[in-house]
Amino acid sequence: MGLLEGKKALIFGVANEKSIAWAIAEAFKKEGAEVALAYANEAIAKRVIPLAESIGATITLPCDVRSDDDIKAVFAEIGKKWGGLDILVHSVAFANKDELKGSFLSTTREGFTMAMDISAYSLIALAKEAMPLLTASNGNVLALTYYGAQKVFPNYNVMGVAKAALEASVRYLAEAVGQDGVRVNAISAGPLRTLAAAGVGGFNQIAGHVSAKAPLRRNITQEDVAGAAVYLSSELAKAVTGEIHFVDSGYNIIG
Ligand code: N5H
Repeated sequence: MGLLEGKKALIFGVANEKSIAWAIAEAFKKEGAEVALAYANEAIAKRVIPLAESIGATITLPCDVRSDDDIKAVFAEIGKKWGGLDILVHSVAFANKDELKGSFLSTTREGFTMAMDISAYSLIALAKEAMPLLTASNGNVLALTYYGAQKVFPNYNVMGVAKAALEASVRYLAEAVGQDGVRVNAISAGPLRTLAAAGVGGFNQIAGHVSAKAPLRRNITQEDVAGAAVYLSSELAKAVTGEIHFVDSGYNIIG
């Protein structure tokens, strides 16, 4: 028996086979869950739909998380097809490339608003629409974050502020939905070479520092994150909520 046998999981944020969300989808499937994927746009659909088919995920839905209408349509469809939902995964973030270099002082109002909307507010918007489906099964919500929410890293800039808002939202949401039996947590993953990380400066230096200084003296893999995602989404974690759980080779404990 898998740890997620019979559970239904909706995952936002698969962009390609290197996505953290994809490793989570594969691990969930392996543990017996049924998986649906929501994708951001048609360019991404071309990669996501074949991936979904490869794990027998029959539900793939378009969703621009900036659109309340898109979000409503996704959960209406999930309600119709599944009648409930056990797991919601939020692995979505965006900031304009210009904001991810140079001085944080150059952050623009538009860039700040966009990063906050897509990377932080969207968790609240998704959770709100998912709640009627999640409550029936004591479901759980899982978000992805990065240590740049808590400490300053070069180039992370406005994304650090957006992740700080996301982490605080995890705590406030956990309080808001706990009385309905729903849990909300986040995984703070170490640096991973995903499509989101491609083309932004400073990644190699940070990854090099982690492999030199982290207690485990190595970088993490997508599968390391997926393992923690399985645990947090399973009955094993039924008393765990409002947590930011580091999967980072222990890097965050080093001063
Ligand atoms: C300190 C670092 C290195 C600097 C990296 C910053 C990464 C920020 C993440 C955001 C999500 C990247 C982003 O929005 C890039 C876009 O401007 C352009 N890319 C895209 O549009 C692609 C095609 C799509 C798939 O991307 C998105 N986001 O939709 C942090 C690293 C050590 C760790 C890291 C990489 C953290 C993280 O939050 O991802």
